[in-house]
Amino acid sequence: PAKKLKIVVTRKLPAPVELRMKELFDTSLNQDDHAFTHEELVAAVQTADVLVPTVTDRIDSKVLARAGDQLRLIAQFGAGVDNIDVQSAVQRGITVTNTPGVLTDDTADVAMALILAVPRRLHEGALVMDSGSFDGWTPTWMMGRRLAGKRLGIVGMGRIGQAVARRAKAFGLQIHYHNRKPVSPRTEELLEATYWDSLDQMLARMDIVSINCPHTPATFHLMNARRLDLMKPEAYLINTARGEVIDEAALARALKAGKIAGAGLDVFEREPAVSEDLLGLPNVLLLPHMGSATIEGRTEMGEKVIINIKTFADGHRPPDRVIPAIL
Ligand code: 8YV
Repeated sequence: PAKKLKIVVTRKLPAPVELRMKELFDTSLNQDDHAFTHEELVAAVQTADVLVPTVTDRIDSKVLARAGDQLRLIAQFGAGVDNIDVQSAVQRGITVTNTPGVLTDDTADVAMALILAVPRRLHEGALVMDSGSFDGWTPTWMMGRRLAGKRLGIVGMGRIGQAVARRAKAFGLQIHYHNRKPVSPRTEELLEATYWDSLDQMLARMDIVSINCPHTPATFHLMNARRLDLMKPEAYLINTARGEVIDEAALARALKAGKIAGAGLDVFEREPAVSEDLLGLPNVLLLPHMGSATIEGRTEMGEKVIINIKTFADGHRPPDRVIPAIL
């Protein structure tokens, strides 16, 4: 029988995924689920045929420069690949794949949950109950803002952005979006979505802004102090994409100065660190990068990784190959 591919998996994955990987490949698993250090990543790229990293592994040009000739594929467990220097990898003849599609609904659910929770102050209400300080209802207590009839501006209208739009539409929000290019007329019509070529102009008119674009050199700090300033003081900012798309320090300042009404964030610029200035603000709901954290989603992500590796090993182009030019 042909020699099995040697794969190194950098984090603990759902048990059925690890089991299948062990059946198919010569698999090295991360027993205690610690985040790989730079040295461990270097050791991995020197021995593995296939590396299976996650968002917590920085596969930069320094790591890739140490890769052995045997490394042919980096099969990311995740949709975003901003932790990988894809350009350098491809220049070295290493194929990169990701796992799009299977986490679309889960991530859009968390975005929608934040869109529902923050303007209606659900996290503040939960805190009142948890601390036992609910001492009676009054007509003007815990008033939030209504969603129906308001404008949602989606930044990045890919799979996840469109899934957020479908959900938001059902709650009566009017859908607006900014993207490098408009979606198809059919999709625009289905979502009754309005395209804004100018992000700045859109931001000034939205009641809620949801970030759903990847983190690339072009989107780093897309939401900077100047753009946060364009938003209405009554507007909310939601981010389930990547922390780096927002200047986190500028966001904390904008929130404290009342330049925007609140924020719901699942991702941060320097995870797992969170700007201290964001902590303890009543109008801010923070989550620890849970967008795709469902048993189904994480299992399907693992299955996708396996399909990408198997297809590649069989000498075909893997279904989820990442092409650097379109990043
Ligand atoms: C994961 C994600 O938490 O897929 C992504 O881009 O951010 C999440 O689904 C993580 O990235 C897995 O590597």
